[in-house]
Amino acid sequence: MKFIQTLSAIVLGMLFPTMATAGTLPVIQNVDGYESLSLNGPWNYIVDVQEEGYYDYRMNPTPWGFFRNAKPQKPEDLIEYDFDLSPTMQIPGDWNTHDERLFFYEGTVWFKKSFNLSPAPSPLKHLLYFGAVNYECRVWVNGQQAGHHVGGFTPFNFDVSDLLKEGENTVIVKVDNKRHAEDVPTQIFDWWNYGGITRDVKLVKVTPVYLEDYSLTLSRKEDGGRTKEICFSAKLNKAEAGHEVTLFIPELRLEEHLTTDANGEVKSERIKVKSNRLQLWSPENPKLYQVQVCLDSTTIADQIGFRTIETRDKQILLNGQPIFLKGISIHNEKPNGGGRANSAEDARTLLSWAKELGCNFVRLAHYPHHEEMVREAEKMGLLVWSEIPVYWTIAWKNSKTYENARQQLTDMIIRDHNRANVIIWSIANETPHSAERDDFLGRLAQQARTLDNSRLISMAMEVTSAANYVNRLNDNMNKYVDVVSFNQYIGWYRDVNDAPKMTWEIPYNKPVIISEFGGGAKYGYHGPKNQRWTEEFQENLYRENIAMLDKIDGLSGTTPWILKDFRSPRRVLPHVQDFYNMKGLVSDKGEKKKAFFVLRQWYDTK
Ligand code: GCB
Repeated sequence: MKFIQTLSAIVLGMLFPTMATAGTLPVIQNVDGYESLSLNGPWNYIVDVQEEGYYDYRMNPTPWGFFRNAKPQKPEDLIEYDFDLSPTMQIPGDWNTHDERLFFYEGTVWFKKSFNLSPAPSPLKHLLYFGAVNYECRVWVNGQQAGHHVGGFTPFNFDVSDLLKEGENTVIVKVDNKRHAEDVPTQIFDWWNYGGITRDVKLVKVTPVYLEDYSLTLSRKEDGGRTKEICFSAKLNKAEAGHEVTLFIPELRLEEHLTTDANGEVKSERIKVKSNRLQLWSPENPKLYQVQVCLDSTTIADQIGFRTIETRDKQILLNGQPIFLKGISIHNEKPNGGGRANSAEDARTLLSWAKELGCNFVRLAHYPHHEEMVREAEKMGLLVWSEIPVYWTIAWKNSKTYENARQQLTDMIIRDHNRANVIIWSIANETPHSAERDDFLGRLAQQARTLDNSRLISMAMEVTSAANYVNRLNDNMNKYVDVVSFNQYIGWYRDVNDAPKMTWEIPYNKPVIISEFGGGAKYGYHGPKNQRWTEEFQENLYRENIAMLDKIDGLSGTTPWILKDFRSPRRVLPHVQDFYNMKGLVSDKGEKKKAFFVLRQWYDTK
């Protein structure tokens, strides 16, 4: 019986080309600038513990999979699933906080969304865009395979124009968040592995030739201060010469008409602007200009700020002036019970706590956060460190792992390279030293540099302690980074009484950021300062760390660990952690712990 079913499956599989793949395209710049249909809202879902919706009983992909969205045609038909009778989940969302039974679930869940559409007439095209899906997903449109994506925190889009039809259309997504040693991140990491379609989904309408990417930056070089130069470049999805690309910045009375070359590109056009006309973006004045980029008859609107960022010896210079980065690390997690943060409102809540702390800088750890997080931070005057999840033990020798990391880095940079507030691309966190790791990270650093030479590159390193309370930074990656950053946990993973005795050896003439320090406390739990988990313990730890770190030559900023308590499966201590990492300066509900005020006071002096 099974044999016959398999045989007929192969025949039917040939008749119905369910495995045909439409195009996976480079991610589109400023997706919100395009007309689109939101596919957010309720999606039906099926939890598929053994992936029977994808594999047959010999573990071969089956053409009878759930992507067919099949319905019985005759009374005797056997179909053992039904999306329309299955529960719904709000998308964007994560299944862990949607259903208690899925709290710890790591595996496959299928999602289905049906919607009515009159597809745009040819030659217009439709891209199916996902802000992020954690971790691996396969997508079908009306039963036809549209694409496959790996990586949980970056956007991707497929050309689905040929798969859509008049009337009802159905998108089916198989999401799998199982952890693997060769993934990025790898099997172990200290945050919740929220699974699902965690960011916006939309169907974007584009012309056959569209602006795949554009970039506006302020040139670092100024001509005696009288003028400033805006560098503009653009790239079409097709290598076609002769398309007109126009840049308008009405407030600057700027209008530039340019033409694409044979590669479909407008390359680094330098446009002079009178200095006294241009207000620079800064934390004190987060000025954004309304910008329009027009290709032929399509106009894309954006809001863009202009600033320069560079280093001089041990200083970080924003708009040519030294700046101390008063930062805090943040996970992309909703306040009040957790779940993956995915709205502008979530972003504003988290970022307003950072503002109350006196911050001008946030480290968006340990992976690209949702786009609204970066955009809201930009409006609020918060500089950003943005990171990819090359975290702890990565499979350094695996070429697919490298390719995955490279793609995540590329998509992070493409998505956010027009945000004035993003000043640092971070390529890794706490990675163990080895020749293979240096090779892997070295190539990533070069990739970041090639894609965006206008920002700083860093990574969270570790210090190696030597005898006599000397902390030494000795990392071969030094030559690739503009800013040396490292995490240290004196007072938590090491005795707090060591802090006053510590000295630092950082033998590089580069600015230093302490990318993490901190310790855990349960909000409302009080006691003596040597009692673990009390607010007083954390408060004392902050006082000692601040005194210690202030002595570091070239200290240009800190991003203590962390703004808010966050969920982590590694944090199992009952009644204290209960699956939360408690190092937040505020509780999950936003209640401020004593250490919050210690850091705020220090930042007031900076
Ligand atoms: C670290 C990691 C961070 C952890 C933190 C901790 O060094 O970078 O992801 O959550 O320590 O709490 O131990």
